[in-house]
Formats: sequence, C-alpha cells, structure tokens
Amino acid sequence: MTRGRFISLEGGEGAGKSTQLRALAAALRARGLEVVETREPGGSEGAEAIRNLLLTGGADRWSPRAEALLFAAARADHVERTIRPALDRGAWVLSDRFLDSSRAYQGMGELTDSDILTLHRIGSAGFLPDRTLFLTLPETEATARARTRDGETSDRIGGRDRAFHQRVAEAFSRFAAQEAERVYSVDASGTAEAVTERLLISLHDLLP
Ligand code: T5A
Repeated sequence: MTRGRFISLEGGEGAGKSTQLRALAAALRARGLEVVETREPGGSEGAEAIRNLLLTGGADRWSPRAEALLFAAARADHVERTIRPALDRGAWVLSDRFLDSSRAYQGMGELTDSDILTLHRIGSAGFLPDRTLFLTLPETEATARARTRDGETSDRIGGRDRAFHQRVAEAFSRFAAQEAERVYSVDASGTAEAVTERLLISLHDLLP
C-alpha cells in the first residue's frame, strides 16, 4: 500500500481556500484517488470542539499563549485521529489551513515562529504536509470576496485589523520564499476553474 499525500491550502481570509479545496478534491477523485477533505481548526471531533472555543467570543477571550496552545492541541488531535490514519490507508488528505496558519497568525507577536514550531514538535511530532499551496490574492479582491459571502460579520480572528492581516500575508510570502521545496505560491485571481488548473499544475509531480 502506497502512503497517501497530505496537501494543505493556506492564505488569508477570502482567498478562496474552501472553494478550491472542494474543486481540487473533485479533480483528484476523478483520477481515481480516495480524498479526505478536512480543515483547521477542526477536522476531528475534539478539534471541532476546540474550533468553537477559538473562533467565538470576544477578541480578548484567550491570551496569545493560550490561543497558540489551543491551536496546537486541536492540530495534535486532527493529525492523530484523522490525517495519519487516512494517509496510512493510501488516501490523499486536503486540509483547509494547517501549521503555517499558526506560524502566520500566532507566531509573529508575543510568540515567535520558533515557539510555534516547538509546540508543533510536541503536539504533532513536527509532522508537515507533502505540499502546501499558498493562495495569493490582492487584499482588495480578498476583502471583496469575503464581504460578498459574509457581509460585515467575521469570526474572532478574522475580525482583527488590517495591519494584522497584512503581517499574516507577509509571513505566508516569507514561508513560500524560504521553504520553496514545500510551499508553492499559487495565483488565486481569476475564475475558480482557472485557479483549480493552477493548483493541479502545482501538484503535477506528486500525482500518480
Ligand atoms: N487560524 C486558523 C489561526 O489563527 N491559526 C491557525 O492555526 C488556524 C488553522 C479560520 C480562522 O482561524 C485562523 C485563521 C482564520 O481567521 P475559517 O472560518 O476557517 O477561519 O475561515 P478562513 O480559513 O479564513 O477562510 P475563509 O472562509 O474566510 O475564506 P476562504 O476559504 O479562503 O474562501 P472561500 O472559498 O470561502 O471564498 C470566499 C468567497 O469568495 C468566493 C466564494 O464563493 C466565497 O463567496 N470565491 C470566488 N469569487 C470569485 N472568483 C473566485 N475565483 C472565487 N473563489 C471563491
């Protein structure tokens, strides 16, 4: 039995990750692959319960350290209960966000990138995706897409200010530049179909 592949989709709010995850899963299934669609925070029963704690409530509900630990705890459960068993049976796993989101959102304030990687080593033995697809979209377009869907509402983390989200975007770009063997930047502008084609090209060498 060949081990499956683990692919994460990353990017800012409204870039089109969820839309592309569904489209990519359909394209891979059409090639005869078993595909598991999952997300973070969440993706297992325990992690979905933690998701609710993380994304609801007031802006100051959690301290930065508690928030980072909750994301790491949710990820540990997700990896152990959902991702690893699926890979072991040969499935492809597509995750809407993974570790790089914690590095970009939690690892550039009170905690550093190195702190987040340490938490990940403890929680998930440093487990990494085979490939990370970073969806890039100009801020104005991403905001317009998110607004079309949600109006003015957003979750506890999505609702942070513009400067915060700009730092998140810069962090993702840095990962793509510094970890180019794993993190591929993919232009998320244009039609959903065009973006899916670009994503498939970025996975070309991994496909059977
Ligand atoms: N977080 C998460 C952390 O802080 N640390 C972590 O470790 C992790 C894992 C999760 C929040 O948690 C934070 C980050 C987030 O703030 P979430 O509810 O899972 O939040 O939502 P997000 O991941 O932020 O994603 P969004 O739902 O905001 O956006 P997506 O998934 O990128 O975009 P999508 O596909 O829903 O598309 C948005 C809209 O655009 C349209 C869609 O139909 C939809 O209406 N659209 C397009 N329109 C035109 N052209 C295209 N090509 C389009 N593609 C999609």
